[in-house]
Amino acid sequence: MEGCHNDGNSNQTVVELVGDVDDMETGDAPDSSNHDGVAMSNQTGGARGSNWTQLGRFAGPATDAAYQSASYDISGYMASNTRIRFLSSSSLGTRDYLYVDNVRIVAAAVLANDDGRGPDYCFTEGETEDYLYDPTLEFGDAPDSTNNESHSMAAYGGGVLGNFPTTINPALGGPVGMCHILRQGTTPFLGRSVTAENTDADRLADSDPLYNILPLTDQPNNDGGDDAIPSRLILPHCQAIQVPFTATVPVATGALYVNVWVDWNRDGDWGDPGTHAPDQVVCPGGPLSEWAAQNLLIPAGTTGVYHGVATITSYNPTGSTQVWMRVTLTRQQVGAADGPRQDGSGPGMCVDGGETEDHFRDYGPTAVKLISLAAAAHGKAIQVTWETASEVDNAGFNLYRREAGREAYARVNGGLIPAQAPGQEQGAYYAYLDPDVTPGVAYEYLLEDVDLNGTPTSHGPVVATAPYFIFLPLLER
Ligand SMILES: [Ca+2]
Ligand SMILES: [Ca+2]
Ligand SMILES: [Ca+2]
Ligand SMILES: [Ca+2]
Repeated sequence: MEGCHNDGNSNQTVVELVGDVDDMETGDAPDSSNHDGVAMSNQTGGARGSNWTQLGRFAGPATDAAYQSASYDISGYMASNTRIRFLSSSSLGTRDYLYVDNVRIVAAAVLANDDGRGPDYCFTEGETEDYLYDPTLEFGDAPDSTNNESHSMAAYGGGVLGNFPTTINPALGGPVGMCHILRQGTTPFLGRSVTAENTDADRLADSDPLYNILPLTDQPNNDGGDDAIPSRLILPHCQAIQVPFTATVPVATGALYVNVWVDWNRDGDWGDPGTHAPDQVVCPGGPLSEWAAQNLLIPAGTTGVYHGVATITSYNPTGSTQVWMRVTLTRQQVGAADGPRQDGSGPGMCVDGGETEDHFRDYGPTAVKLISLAAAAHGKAIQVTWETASEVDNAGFNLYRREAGREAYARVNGGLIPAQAPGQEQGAYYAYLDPDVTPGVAYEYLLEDVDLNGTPTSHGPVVATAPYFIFLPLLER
């Protein structure tokens, strides 16, 4: 939108509306720096006639700090030639300024497409005349090969592409991602933090500040606000697990819903029904859905930090240590008010409030089965030894040391101590000599295995005391 500087006559800025529009909102605007009126009106009628309807008037206080916001239901004015104009009062002074910012036209109705996904649009209008950088949208950050760069992204190793619904550009032909509108101080979100994006998951700078996905360098998972679920979960095969989650509700609001998707068959999407090979996701109890937890309720009126638990049946026939998960918080139930989108995709528009978190972590069993870990004096040094029974997905080890009873551990080795049996169901024996010890001092050692995802797992500690050496004088006769 334009910023209007009044020259003594009334100014206007017009927004063209094309398509199906149900609701119009302005964010932190308009603000008039004087007590003059600003009219927002819309025009319908043939040939863009003079048939304007005033939706509201604003009278801003004489301070630039007091922005105003307003929301209007304009569904009654839907027409192919509907326009919205912002009209300043002719009584604005010659030194008064008017800024209109963060205007959103939101379509509330979802029309079915062939695939049942609904129309694919989600847009913001305006935002240029505010001098603050102010992104207010929220997206997922799972790899999406239908991105604005037309660049394939990997979901896992072995050439499995990511086809998760993350970006929202309908022209790309892929599934449309979740998109949330954030409102400072009132938006409920997952975990303890949420970060804002701008325009799309792979477009324009975020507040993080990395784009959520960087297709050209194949870097997904850049959203800094993904903090709703534990950093590590064990995912067994065909067993129920409990996934604790948190959400923050700054001010009391209506019912909220948490949904969880897991790419059980590790094929780069969350849409598998679990009935057809090769997309089979079947346990003895029957087929599973990748829509793993459905519409968990956070009751209306909840405020503060909410703690919930999602009980889901885990599927992991190969003992994979990699999986992509999506967790969403929305005001609407998935599959009801928003239409069918059971694969984690968005309803085709940006929804008010909530958050989408995409998590890629090592959820498998620890990469290393450790048989023994010991530390003992060895000459002038201390030798730490350990033996493994298997090292599936193990990259290597780090060794940490501290003087017994002291606070902080420090790493002993330089580079990672490489795995001797990487990716194999067999073990190896290791010995690490630590010569940099003070005689008589007891040291505690922690061993850390690091898997191929970079996930560390600690073992120990074990303790050894550096030996004293007694030098006997050699007498010459
Ligand atoms: Ca996000
Ligand atoms: Ca979060
Ligand atoms: Ca974010
Ligand atoms: Ca899948």
